[in-house]
This record gives sequence, C-alpha cells and structure tokens, in this order.
Amino acid sequence: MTHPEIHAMPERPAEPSRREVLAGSASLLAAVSGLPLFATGAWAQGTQVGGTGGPPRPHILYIMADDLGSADVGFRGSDIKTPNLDALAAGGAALGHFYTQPMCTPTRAALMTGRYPLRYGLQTAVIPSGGDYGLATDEFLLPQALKEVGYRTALVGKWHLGHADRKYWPCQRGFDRFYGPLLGEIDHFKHQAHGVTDWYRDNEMVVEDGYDTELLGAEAVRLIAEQDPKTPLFLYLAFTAPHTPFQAPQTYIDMYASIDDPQRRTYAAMITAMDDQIGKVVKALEARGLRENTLIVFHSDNGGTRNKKFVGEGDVSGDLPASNVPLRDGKGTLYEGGTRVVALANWPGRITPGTSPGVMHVVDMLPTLAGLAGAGLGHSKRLDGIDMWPTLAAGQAGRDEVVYNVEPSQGAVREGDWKLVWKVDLPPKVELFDLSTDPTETSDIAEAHPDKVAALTARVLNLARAMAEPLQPATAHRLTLSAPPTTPR
Ligand SMILES: [Ca+2]
Repeated sequence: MTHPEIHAMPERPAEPSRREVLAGSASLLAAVSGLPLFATGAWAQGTQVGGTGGPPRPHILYIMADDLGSADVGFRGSDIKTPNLDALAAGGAALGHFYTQPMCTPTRAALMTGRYPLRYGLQTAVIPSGGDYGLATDEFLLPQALKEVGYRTALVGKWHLGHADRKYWPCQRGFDRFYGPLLGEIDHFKHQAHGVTDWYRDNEMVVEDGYDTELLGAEAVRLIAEQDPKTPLFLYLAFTAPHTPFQAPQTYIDMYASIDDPQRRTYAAMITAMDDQIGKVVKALEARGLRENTLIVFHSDNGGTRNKKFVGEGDVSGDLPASNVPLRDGKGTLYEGGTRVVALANWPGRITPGTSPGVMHVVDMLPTLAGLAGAGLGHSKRLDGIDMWPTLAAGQAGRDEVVYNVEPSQGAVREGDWKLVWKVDLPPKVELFDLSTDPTETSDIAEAHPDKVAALTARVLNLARAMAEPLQPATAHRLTLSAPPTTPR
C-alpha cells in the first residue's frame, strides 16, 4: 500500500474577505492533515448562470468512477498514472469537499433525483443481484429534466438503480440510449454477474467480447462522433472501474511491474485503463468541435473500499488495494474516506483552474446541471440539492449541511465544520468531530461538546422520522429465507 503525498495547489492572488476566510480555514486544515491546500481566488469573473450574460447551455459529460480511492489519482499524488484526469483537474476545478453517499446505488440515486436516498428507501446498502426493487418511478430524474429542454440523453455504463422490472431500466427513466450493465458488479471481461449476462444495448441484452472499460469508452466516442453539435448532449459515462473483481488487460497490468502486490497492480491497471478511455472521449469532443462548450464532471461514487464487508458480491483475498489516505476508513462507512471523494469539474473559459474549497454533495448536481441547461424542475419532489454553480465556477462558499446518510442503524450529519456520527445498533456510539481541525476524524470530542451533540442528534432524528423505510433489509431477509439449504453435498 502506498501512502501518496497530496500535492498542494499553487497559491494565487488574494481575493475578497469571504475567500480569505475560506483560505484561512483551508490553510489550517492543510497544516493539520496534509490535505490539499485549498487555493482560492482568481476565479473567472462573469460566469453567472442563467439570465443574460450567463453561459450558453453546455453539453454535459458526467463521468463516474466506481469505488475509486480518493488518493488513487495522479493529481492527488498517487503513483497510479491518470494523465488525462490530471489534465482535466489542472485545467478545471478540483473539488476539495465533494461528498457522495457511501455506496453505489444511493449515490447514483442521489445524482438522478437531487434528493437524499433516505427520501425513497434507497439509503441502505445497494440493490443486490437478487433484489426486485428499484428507484421509485414517481421520482423525476435528471435525464428526464434535460430531455424536456431538448438534450439528447445517454447512459453509457453502470446503472444499479433497478433491474428486475423493465420499468426501472434507463430507457424508461429518461435516457434515449443505454449501453452497459444494470447491476452493481460484473466480470469485466465476461460482463456477467453470478454467471448471468448483464450487458445491454438500450432494452436488449447483448453478448459482446471485450474489456468493459474499453467498450464503454468506445461507445461514448461513437455517440460523440455522431452528435449534432446544435443539439445539447447529456452523456452519463459511468465506468465499472476500479470496482471488484480486480481484472485488467495484461498490457495495463504490465505497466505496473513496480507494484509488488498483484492486487494493487491490477487495481492500478484498471484506473489507468479508465483514464485512457477518458482521454479518448475528450479527444472525440475536440474532434467534433464540442470541447469548448462541454462541462465535464468527474467523481467516484464512493470512497475506496477499506473493509472487505463492503467489497461487493464476490470474494476478495489479500490486502484491499484502494487508498483514501489521509481520510478515515472507506466505502460503506459514514467517515470521510467513504464519502468525500475525488472530484473535478472542467469547462474551458467557464471554470477557472484551481481547487474549490466549497462543500458540495452529489444531490446538488441535478439543480446545478438543470440550471445550466435551463431545465425546469417543476416535476421534481422537494429537492435536497442546491444549485452549486457559483461554487463550481467562482469558488464561492458551498453548502453548510451535509447529510451523510440516515438509516435505522446509523446516521451522520455535518453542519459547518461539526460532524456527528451516530451508530444506533447495540452497543450504540455517538462521535463528534471538528473537521476544521481534525479532517481525518481521529479525535472524538463528543463528551466535551454536549450542546453540539444534542443539536446534531436532533437533526438526525428529525430526518429519521421523515425517512422512507429502507427497501434493502426486507429484500435481503426474504432472499435469505428463500435460499436453498447449505448442507454438504
Ligand atoms: Ca461504488
């Protein structure tokens, strides 16, 4: 396991007082933890959204990685090669405090709806292969909103928001095109889960040869090549990398002969293979003359896996290869390593290079993108997301509150720099952290701050009272009880 240094962004000229406040807290944070120094200021002027003088509505390339460790890209100092992501980060905004849900299904649901998964029962775990539920069909989704204002919409990659009934599938949820898997975890060469093919083109299952990451990249390139430049494109490119099983073409594995651990070697190869495809997709935008008016967003759906309980449906032996250093823990947990993910946004001339210190959550992306697209959200239920364009484009302050998750067994919220993690299962535990001085969550200060604990537990309880019952536990219970006996054969 490597422990990469996280490189500071270059300092830039001082800016007005609010930014100085942000810079001050960021400097302290960097001093304490070695986290990136959040340079501020020198953002583009006049990058206002909406109204006259706002940007034209962009093509949107929304790229998601799957279980990528937050330290496992070049621009975070990793030895894993990601030159294309590094270039996008250098030319755009690296997002220093971008949060997701701790696992696949909930994050993807939050992106699609602009609402926390606790609102519609997807807050617990993921939709398992044997699950028959999906993202509620009365939720209004991002591709629906964009399609209403003329966008061509495509999902190339992993869906994981319902597979057992066609009503949950992407082409019934606002996507004109779908290519990829419906489930959460597939063999990357066979495109199968539990021996069943999980690879689709629109509403038809297809059997194809090839490494999934390369097939997805090639499909994205094809869609861009045939795009009418006058029609705005929303391309959601959801890679299955570097999720388990750890598999990659030998040529990529051979690039990492210097990494001793074979599992980390393959994990690194998966990331570089993904990065290569991202480079090809960016080149395709350039070749089509679309690059200057394309907003590219990239992030992982959750942190890297640090606990085998959250690896997925297959078995993994040996040390887990992902790194979220210096953040605590990883996928499946409410700590920063599970939820504060590597992220960037890039739009030439609209987003000025730098690192945005603002706190954002993936629920914010629906109102942000809808705002840029001029899409109405009148069909949406009450949003949890906030339009974060000023934070993306101009480095302005982000949201004050983050709801990491609330479910019957646990909950966590952040308000300002205070974070409460509440585990309800016996024996229960309440932890309080001050992220301004302790971003790695090493020092539980709950006993010293009973007022903060009271306020934040009250907030979690309020959310718990309003939440929908999680769909996964009842399904898991039923699947367990209906399984055949496990006596020796
Ligand atoms: Ca994931």
